[in-house]
Amino acid sequence: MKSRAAVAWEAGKPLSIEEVDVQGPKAGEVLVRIVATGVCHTDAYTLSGDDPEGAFPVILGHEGGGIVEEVGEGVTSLKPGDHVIPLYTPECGECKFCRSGKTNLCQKIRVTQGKGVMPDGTSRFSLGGKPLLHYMGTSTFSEYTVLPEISLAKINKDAPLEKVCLLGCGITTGIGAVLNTAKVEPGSTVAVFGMGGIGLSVVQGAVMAKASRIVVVDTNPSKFEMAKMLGATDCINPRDYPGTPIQQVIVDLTDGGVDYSFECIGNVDVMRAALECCHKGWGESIIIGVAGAGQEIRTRPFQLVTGRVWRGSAFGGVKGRSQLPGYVDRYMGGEIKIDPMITYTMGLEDINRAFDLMHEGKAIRSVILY
Ligand code: NAD
Ligand code: AHE
Ligand code: ZN
Ligand code: ZN
Repeated sequence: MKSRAAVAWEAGKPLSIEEVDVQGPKAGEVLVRIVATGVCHTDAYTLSGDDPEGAFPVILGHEGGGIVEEVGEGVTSLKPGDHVIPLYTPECGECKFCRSGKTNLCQKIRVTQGKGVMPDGTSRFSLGGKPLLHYMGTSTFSEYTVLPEISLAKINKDAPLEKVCLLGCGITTGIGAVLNTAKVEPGSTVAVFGMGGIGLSVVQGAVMAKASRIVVVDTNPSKFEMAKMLGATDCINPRDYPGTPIQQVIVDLTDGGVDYSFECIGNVDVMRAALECCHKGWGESIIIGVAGAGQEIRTRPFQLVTGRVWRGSAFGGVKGRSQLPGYVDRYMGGEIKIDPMITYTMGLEDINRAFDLMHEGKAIRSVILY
């Protein structure tokens, strides 16, 4: 079939709207009509050429909501008409990682997913007979996309897909990092670096966890109004403290450092600051931001010897098939806020504007409506 899609032909170039060919689902696969998709910084990161796994031409997008159109042979858990959120972190339930009970990082199809192909090693997308790659197993910048059954969470049909699509990455990642990865306790102090869709969702998670103080850091002060609205107690622009490392500013502000910090930018220098603003003896820092190829983190080992802990979180530690439907229900029940995070909605033809607005710091999230 034909599908409208935004194709990334090469790194660093705008996406190009094309009518691509989409092959039907093979065994264990599902064809989904994407109704809406968010644009996450990770899409921009891969498009920039900084992603060591980035390969082109590719159909990006991983923050979608859609409706099952057709299922392949052997698919039993989904049927046409089901509402779904694509999962870049699948849940097979049977691999070593799924069975461990210690991680959400299912590895059943990770190798082929990272190469931009379906589990059988081929692509369902092509244009003029030439294959186009899948991205993160989701490719939500195509109106029709094919995914493995294990990469789809079935959700409540009453949930508006143009809102809950953001649970496909940003909002779940931020809230989950607080509740599942850090396991922030009531009364804790928290610092959050970067007030994009991820950092603001960490703020939301910290409020849910009943943190007593939520210090947020961003070099763009226009982000602070939304942060305060969501529950931030202190807003810091590092540019207001020339000559003083930002970790020192936070340590001074919080009587020796915070209990938990979260890096939501992808900047390895900020990752260091986020670790070093943690309290001696017990402070934990969670890396969420994705850093470019060749980048490495640094600190004095003494920081760890004296009790600080460095950790990381992918998709907020959430197991997509079994736990994401509960996040949708918590949105429907008013516990999780999504609507204020949607700064712009636009058609697929304007998707490059969504990237521009992100880079200009003017959008928390832009949602593309097909
Ligand atoms: P975004 O671009 O919307 O937000 C980033 C924010 O960081 C902006 O507000 C920007 O002003 C601020 N910032 C940039 N440099 C700064 C600095 N030096 N000091 C302070 N603030 C600074 O991005 P996003 O969509 O919220 O994504 C954030 C990061 O999280 C990205 O690296 C993305 O790839 C990553 N991410 C990771 C996961 C995961 O599962 N680990 C999931 C989603 C996104
Ligand atoms: N491809 C990059 C890594 C990118 C990365 O870390 N992705 C996160 C999700 S970001 C969503 O916006 C993730 O889930 N990582 C776990 C995984 O298995 O990819 C690289 O450095 O190669
Ligand atoms: Zn993302
Ligand atoms: Zn698995």
